[in-house]
Amino acid sequence: MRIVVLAGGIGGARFLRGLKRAVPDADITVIGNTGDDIHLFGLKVCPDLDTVMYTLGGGINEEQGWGRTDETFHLKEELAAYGVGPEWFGLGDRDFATHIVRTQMLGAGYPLSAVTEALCDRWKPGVRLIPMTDDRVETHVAVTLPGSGSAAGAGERKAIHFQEYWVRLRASVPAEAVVPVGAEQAKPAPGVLEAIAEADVILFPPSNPVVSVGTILAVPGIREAIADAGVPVVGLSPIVGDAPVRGMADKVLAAVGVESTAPAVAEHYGSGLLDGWLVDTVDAACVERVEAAGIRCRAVPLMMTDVDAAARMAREALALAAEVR
Ligand code: GDP
Ligand code: FO1
Ligand code: CA
Repeated sequence: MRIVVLAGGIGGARFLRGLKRAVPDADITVIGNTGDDIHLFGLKVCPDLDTVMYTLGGGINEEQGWGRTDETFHLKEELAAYGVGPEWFGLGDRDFATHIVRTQMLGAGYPLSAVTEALCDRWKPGVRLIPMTDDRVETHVAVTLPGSGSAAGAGERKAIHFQEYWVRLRASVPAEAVVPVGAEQAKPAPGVLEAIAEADVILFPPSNPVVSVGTILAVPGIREAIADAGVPVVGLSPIVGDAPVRGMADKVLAAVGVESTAPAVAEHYGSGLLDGWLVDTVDAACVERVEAAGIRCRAVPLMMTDVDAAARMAREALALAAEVR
């Protein structure tokens, strides 16, 4: 079975670990979000690609959900001693090596998709991981900066990088708009449209619907290819009990005018894209509302407390796909 998964970071990676356990023989292609990518210290950092690669390859910091296990921060401390920041982004020593190799290869002329394949030669994630695009896309968030009237920048409306919104500001101010800068001009990376066209089933894991799956769908051609693939498309809700399990999905959903509920996210994707939607058992009352929108819906446990729980979710998603076929 050929499965295509559109993945962000933690939610996508943990689901994929379960999917691999549920269907060990499946041929899984992951289309990864690169809107979170950021250039720091002259290096290209791809948080969501790395989260998938490290999680599936056994190098992830499990508690944090991002970054490397057994990490140290000497380089960051040395840079800070020179007054070189940003200090708010936690790049560890082991993680730095990935960004150095990536940046070196990009500088030598390899596209990000080829670089990602080379990095995966080490980590062996057991899936084919392809960035959504080889072109530069950066998610920016429009905010009104907090602070008192006299503080520098206070009250000013500006667009900041998604990482600054999430990691530096901890999403503490409303997201007024979310813009995947460069997406309109971006082309799907080699292999993306082919994988979608050849898929038997397409899954949206419980990834962020705006800044992860939404950014991937913003690359021209990807949404259309999924809608036209003629195979079941099934998603799992990242919203449980009207709140994200973790992260800032509620803030970025508000920015696109969508309430932070499991059925609202299904309606946001719409029946033109989604055939099936899984909600958590605590949201069972919304199943009828989702089905009224033309999307087959089931309520099952959706908390990825361990790999077995994620595997059960993956089996439920594939069972729903078989039903809507
Ligand atoms: P990120 O890039 O690291 O933010 O990761 P993703 O975009 O892939 O996933 C983020 C989403 O995963 C958040 O909106 C969370 O609510 C969701 N999430 C995290 N853990 C769980 C879980 O155990 N169950 C469900 N249903 N959603 C989860
Ligand atoms: N997330 C944080 O909350 N704080 C950090 O300092 C941080 C550093 C970081 C470094 C490398 C990396 O691959 C991921 C990192 N993340 C960090 C996660 C990052 O914000 C991701 O973009 C998440 O996917 C959020 O969507
Ligand atoms: Ca992310």
